[in-house]
Amino acid sequence: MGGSPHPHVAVVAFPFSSHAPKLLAVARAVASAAPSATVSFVSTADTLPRFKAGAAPANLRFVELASGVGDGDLAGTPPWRRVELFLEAAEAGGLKQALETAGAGGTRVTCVVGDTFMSMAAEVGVPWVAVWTGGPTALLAHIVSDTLLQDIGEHGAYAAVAEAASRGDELVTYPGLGRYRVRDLPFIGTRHGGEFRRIMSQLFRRVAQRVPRAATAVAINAFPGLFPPDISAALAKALPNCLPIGPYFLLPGTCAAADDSHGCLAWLDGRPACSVAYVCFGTVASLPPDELRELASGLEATGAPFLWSLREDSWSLLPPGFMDRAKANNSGLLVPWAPQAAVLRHPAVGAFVTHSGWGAVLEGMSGGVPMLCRPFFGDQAMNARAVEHLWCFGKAFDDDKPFTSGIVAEAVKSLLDGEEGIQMRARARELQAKVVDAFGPDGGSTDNFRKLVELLCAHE
Ligand code: U2F
Repeated sequence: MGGSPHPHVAVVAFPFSSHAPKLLAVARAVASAAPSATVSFVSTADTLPRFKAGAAPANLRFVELASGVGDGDLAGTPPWRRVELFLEAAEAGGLKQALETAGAGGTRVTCVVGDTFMSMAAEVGVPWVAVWTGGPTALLAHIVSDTLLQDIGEHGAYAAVAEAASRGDELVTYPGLGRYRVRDLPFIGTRHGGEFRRIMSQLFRRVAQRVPRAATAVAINAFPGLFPPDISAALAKALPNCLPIGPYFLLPGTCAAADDSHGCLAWLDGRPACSVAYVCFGTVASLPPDELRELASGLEATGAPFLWSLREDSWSLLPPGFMDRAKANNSGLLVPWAPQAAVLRHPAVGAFVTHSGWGAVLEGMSGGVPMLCRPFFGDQAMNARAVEHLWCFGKAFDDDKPFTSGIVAEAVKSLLDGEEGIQMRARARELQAKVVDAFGPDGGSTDNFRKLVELLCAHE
């Protein structure tokens, strides 16, 4: 990579689940804030077309990164293997190669802003700003995972973990983790076993080794003041130059028009305020078929209108006649995709049933909507715990207590109509106001984002 007259920031995506759109939001915001810099968004060929759609800042370019899967094999390769092949290729020089491609023609890459999952960016020879898209306290847990697992006894005493988990033990001796239980940790339990578990453990091991040692800064999807002081202090201590710049989807310059091809917003228009339950479990998690049917029956039993974003491959699992009945009395809308952030800002939405992915938590909070969290894997249990116990704007179910129709109906009704719902909505709205403040002219995220752009532009 030759000499460069001006900053060239490569924003490197992890091209699975919803990680890449979150990185694209950061790339667009950096490109808008630093018009004299070149910003290259680096992702795999199969993902780039959808990111190129719509107007983009003139200085934002798109660069291909090898998928690691041989030509034509993509569709036939199981998801876990695609992740594995992709990471192997990126570790083995694929990322370096993409950065060279980005720099061909004289503008060498001066800095990498990369998804933290792409921690091989630490080895490419230019400063690396890691972008963490998940719940920030899960990153803290990954960084101390070796000590944690030894202490709670995974090695040779797995029963101790299960016991601690079932007692609900809190992690009081770990800075920043004291309000979470052993069972909330991202690497505890069997809920995502098999090949994915193996691949993700390797990935997080590398993250834990590289981030503290090699990252120039770590951008987190949070705003200053979101976490209590002990957690903020622990994040600041564990992460080099920790910059809360989020929620990423609200960064200036990010706003692409929401895809509302299924008419969700029009369907919500005209419904009474806070009357609708919105249901979505993100881009990866799926309820087991039994629980899916229980959830559907529970929603029906509340009698409240619902909007449900559910991947189409699960529609056939719904109870017989479920959608016909909802259509007949116009009480429910089932879609394969909803413009979630806009849906959650719609005044008609009064409750959010979610997997508590970190994007969902921030969007629920930014919309001022109380949440029912049903975590599945990764950071989701920690996120759910924080929603219920740190911020008190929702309820969390433990992932080993399956949904039943009765539980769902009672919980949704209490959020939409009950005293508890009123209190949680008030808390959600306080948080919503904090999010707005964070992006004001003197707001914490505005300030940190300015620092980030200065840092990126300082490297030539
Ligand atoms: C993984 O999370 P997910 O991709 O499942 O979930 P979120 O972090 O909640 O992000 C999902 C995004 O997809 C959008 C939604 C979120 O921004 O607005 N979306 C939508 O607009 N419409 C839909 O119908 C469905 C989704 C992981 F599973 C989590 O545990 C992590 O916290 C997360 C970190 O990036 O990645």
